[in-house]
Amino acid sequence: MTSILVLNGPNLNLLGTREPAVYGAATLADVRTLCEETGARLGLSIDFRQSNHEGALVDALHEARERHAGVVLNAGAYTHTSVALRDAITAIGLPVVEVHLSNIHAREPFRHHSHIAPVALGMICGFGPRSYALAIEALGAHLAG
Ligand code: CA2
Repeated sequence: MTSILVLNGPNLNLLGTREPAVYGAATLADVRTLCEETGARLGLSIDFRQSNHEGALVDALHEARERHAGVVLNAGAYTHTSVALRDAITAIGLPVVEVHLSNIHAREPFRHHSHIAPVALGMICGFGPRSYALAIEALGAHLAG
């Protein structure tokens, strides 16, 4: 079965506990369930992970090269700062779909720039947890050719 890594960055473990006006009421466990249900519907295996550490996210991307056909990545705030994550995406050569719960372009100017977007297959933002389901569908369709 085709396997997809869904990788989450810093502070996303707090989802559903703070800032519900921005990020909604769903917890990261709820997002995981939605991703697994979406994967099951499409015949895709989902490996769902989160880390608050930039290096651990780089390591997870490197490991994905051996284990997964593609990646759905919510790099959190590292989206706007991390050349290391961008370089890791380029290095592994897997298709990566960038995803965000919020519409980063409708928020503070410092969130408008993404280091990930230029090396991503595409980007989906602004639909809450549904952004993840849409990203898995898009990546699945891309992998199916
Ligand atoms: O909208 C997204 O998915 C973001 O990647 C979320 C990041 C933010 O830095 C990006 O600009 C956009 C922040 C994730 C932090 O999530 C929290 C959840 C609950 C309480 C506090 C933070």
